[in-house]
Amino acid sequence: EEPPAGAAVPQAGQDDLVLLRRVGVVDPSSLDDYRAAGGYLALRRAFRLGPAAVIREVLDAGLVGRGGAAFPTGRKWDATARQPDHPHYLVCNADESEPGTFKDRVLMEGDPFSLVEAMTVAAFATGCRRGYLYLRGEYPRALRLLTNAIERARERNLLGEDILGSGFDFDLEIRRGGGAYICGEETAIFNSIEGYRGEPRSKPPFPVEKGLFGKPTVVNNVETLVNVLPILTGGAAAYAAVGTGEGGSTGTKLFCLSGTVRRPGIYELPFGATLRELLTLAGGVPEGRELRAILLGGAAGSFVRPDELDIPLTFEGTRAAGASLGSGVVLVLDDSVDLGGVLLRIAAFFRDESCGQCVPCRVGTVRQEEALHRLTRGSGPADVTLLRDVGRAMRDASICGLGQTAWNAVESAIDRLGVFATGELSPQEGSAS
Ligand code: L3W
Ligand code: SF4
Repeated sequence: EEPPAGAAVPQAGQDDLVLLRRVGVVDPSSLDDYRAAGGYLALRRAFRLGPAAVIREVLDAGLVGRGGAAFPTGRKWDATARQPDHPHYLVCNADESEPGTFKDRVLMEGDPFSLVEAMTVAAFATGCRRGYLYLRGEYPRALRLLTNAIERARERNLLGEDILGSGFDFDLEIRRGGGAYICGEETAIFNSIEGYRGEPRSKPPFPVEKGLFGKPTVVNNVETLVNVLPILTGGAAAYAAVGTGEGGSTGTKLFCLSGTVRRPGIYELPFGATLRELLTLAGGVPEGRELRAILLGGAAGSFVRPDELDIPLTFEGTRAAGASLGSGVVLVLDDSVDLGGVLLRIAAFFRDESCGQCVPCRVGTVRQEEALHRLTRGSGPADVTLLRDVGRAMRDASICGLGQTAWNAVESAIDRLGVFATGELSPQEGSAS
């Protein structure tokens, strides 16, 4: 028996939740339940406002992308809406594959109609008549519930032609990924949908100009899209009043707590809460253990130390601390965890998932893993120097985010946690070499 989605949300049922408010509360297969809990009010408001005013609301709300890159959503929508070339396409990036990330899964399994409604709003604002929901292949429960949600919405004229008498036509289909991490990269998704190998394209041109089938395309992450609903129902000002507003940190954020933490799961907090507050909510590390490190932002993110728990969870705050919020991964590691093993696992992951299209990443991820193997067996400073050289080449010369970030976690483990530091080699000396 599959556990209900609410089981992954320790805060389920709490009054102040925004994105998770229906998860674990409504029946995710029932359109009636969804409507009774405020569903489809946002789309009705969008139809009353018109496309340009919807984009204005999203811009004023300060919403930025929740997939890891924090690009302003309203700017992306506005740029697409203005493109003279037609048709325009909408793609929802639901290929959630960043290690430690499972927020989109919880949203899709616990509140699938919200994604269908949010995609309809996005399509209306940006002039798309067709949408693709690119779903991670390993999410069978989400597939079943989203397929049902799309069918129920079609039956009630919430998808299809002349939606609710608005004159707006829109339909969407689900495409399943085949298990490749790289197919979460937006242009690799286009190739995958078009029937080619899932390899990233060079940018620019950005998707807003030339995306799926070479046409203007909006690509948004699941969590990003779902944020559009409270923006429309409550208004941009009320939305932007939550969070810190710095660098796009308005509203709330979903955090994925995993590792050696007492109450793992998805937590929703306003931007600006600290890592300490989040960890406390999740019950901290198990009795008798000490916190060793937190991997923030996933395999492409960075490690932070126990004395850095006052970092505010905002895009600005984490950046100022030399870290990144990424997609909201908070992987907790206590003192029983073998850090060398964690680093090897991350390196193996990138080596495995590199699409092989460009040399710095294809070769660099292999060299990185080899050097880490030697270091965990006790080799010396020369391998740390080699890691830095390889890491710099990957960051500077890779085509896409995978190669550009494949060294982040290892670098932070060396520089912030001091792994591999010996008597002769302090991390600072290594960075100067
Ligand atoms: C129009 C411009 N659009 C940028 C768009 C661009 C994209 C978005 C962000 O990587 C990151 C990566 C991973 N006009 C534009 C423009 N855009 N300039 O804005 O673009 P970009 O290139 O900064 O990032 P990206 O290639 O989309 C995403 C990080 O996310 N990451 C990813 C984790 C994986 C998941 C998951 O499994 N759910 O999120 C984790 O940290 O490292 O830095 O749409 O087209 N001038
Ligand atoms: Fe492929 Fe890596 Fe190059 Fe990205 S950086 S295109 S994953 S080889």
